[in-house]
Amino acid sequence: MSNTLKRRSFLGLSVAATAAAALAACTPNPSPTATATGQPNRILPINPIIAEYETRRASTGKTVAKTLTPGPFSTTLAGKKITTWGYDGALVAPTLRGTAGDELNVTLANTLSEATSIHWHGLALRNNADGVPGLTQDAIAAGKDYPYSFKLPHPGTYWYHSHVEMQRERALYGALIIEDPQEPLKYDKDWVIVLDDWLDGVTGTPDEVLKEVSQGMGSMGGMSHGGGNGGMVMGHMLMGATSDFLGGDAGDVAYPLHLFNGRDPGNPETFTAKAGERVRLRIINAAGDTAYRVGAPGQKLTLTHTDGFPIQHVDVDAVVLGMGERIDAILTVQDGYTPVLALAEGKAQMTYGLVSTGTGTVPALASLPTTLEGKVVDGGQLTADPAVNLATKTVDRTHEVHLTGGMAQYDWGINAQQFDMAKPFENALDIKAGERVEVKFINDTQMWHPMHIHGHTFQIGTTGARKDTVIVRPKQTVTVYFDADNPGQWLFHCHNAYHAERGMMGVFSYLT
Ligand SMILES: [Cu+2]
Repeated sequence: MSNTLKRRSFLGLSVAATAAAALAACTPNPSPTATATGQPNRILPINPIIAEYETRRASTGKTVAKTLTPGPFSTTLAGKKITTWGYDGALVAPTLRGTAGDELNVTLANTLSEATSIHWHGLALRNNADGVPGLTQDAIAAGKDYPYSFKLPHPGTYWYHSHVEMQRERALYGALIIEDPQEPLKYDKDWVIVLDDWLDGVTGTPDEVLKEVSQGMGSMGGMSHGGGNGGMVMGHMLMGATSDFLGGDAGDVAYPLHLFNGRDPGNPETFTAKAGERVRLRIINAAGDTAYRVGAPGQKLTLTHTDGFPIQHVDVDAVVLGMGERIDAILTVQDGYTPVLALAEGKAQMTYGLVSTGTGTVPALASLPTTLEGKVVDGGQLTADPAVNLATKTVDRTHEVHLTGGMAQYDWGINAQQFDMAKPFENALDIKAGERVEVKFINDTQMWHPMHIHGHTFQIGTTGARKDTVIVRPKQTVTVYFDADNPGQWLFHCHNAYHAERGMMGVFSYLT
């Protein structure tokens, strides 16, 4: 209960509302159906339409079954023993793999001391499996099991993570790879790279950081923004970290470490391959507050997919991923050791892995390049494979989504409202099944935001990539389109964990 109270008080509720929240927290998990009392015109997760749509999804008749056990565990990072929370007792959760059309049956066995959930990031899945407590399901209480069961709708690189408060900022995330039964891409090996900014157990906990940043910079006054690219650190706050690529302020939080498949740069992952082999890298940015610039110095990456969907292939020197984004790229292996760098954009830090053909000498960390320049793009700048373009259709409904708030009060919001999960429909954006929806993400803030929509893959403009998470730079507008073809109640939010928790969230709400 204390966590609930703490979080809700961060949202700046009135005393009366906080008292009401305290009462609610003392009763068993408020059900999404109870939350929705007085919402008769909304297609709720329990609506039979949700099950009917599931029967329309393609099926292989096969089932992938797995139990995931979130819980506390201890491990060592950069020589320091830490205790954190993860799935199945490891920093790297199991990679789930299935084929499009398979049924995924995951039993979540909650051994945490608090409630949790799993969100299947990027999937256009049935609404009642989306894993958003208070909106699509009850939170799964400590000690309880919960069955997730749904069809895997599209091939591609996805991931899963807790959708409760700051839990994702521990190690409660993993990769979800959906194979294409008719995979057109030719490659010899398939490797998953999960990137994360890490502080839990090293410099504090994510909850402590949230509490600190939530006090805002308003009271500090006269803060200088010097200190070079890495910025200036005060407590857990990072000030003055800048990235031209991201349009200014790169991030809010100072991290001691960045992880590449759960490993710190002192203990890098080493992949093995033969020279000349084509490797499909599936890169996932699971971080809370860090974009990564990824590349192999002196080599090109051929980008093939973003957020699971194919793009027109393009050769680049590096690719930037915001939090929540995925990129698939082909790397042709060269003889010797090849470092794959993930530079923390604007933060003057990095992590990396190595590709080895079994020859040559291991490069020392200090000898690695610290920049990746040349042709550098992000997923929002790519062009869709025409096969996945949305059909030509007139827009039925437009929603303007102003990204609002700032560092002074740390009052990140949507259309100047800080989202309150206790009242999810308060500022809901209504849509109806069958509509072509236009969403204008208008960034009124001084900072970039990776904006994520649940349950749909939108298209950027009319020829841009199909994506579920897109970087929106300061003072810029990114216009995206999606077909309202998956009824239910769907969260959308900034995938900066701290911005989201402070209220940069909203709901796309299907009406009956
Ligand atoms: Cu944000």
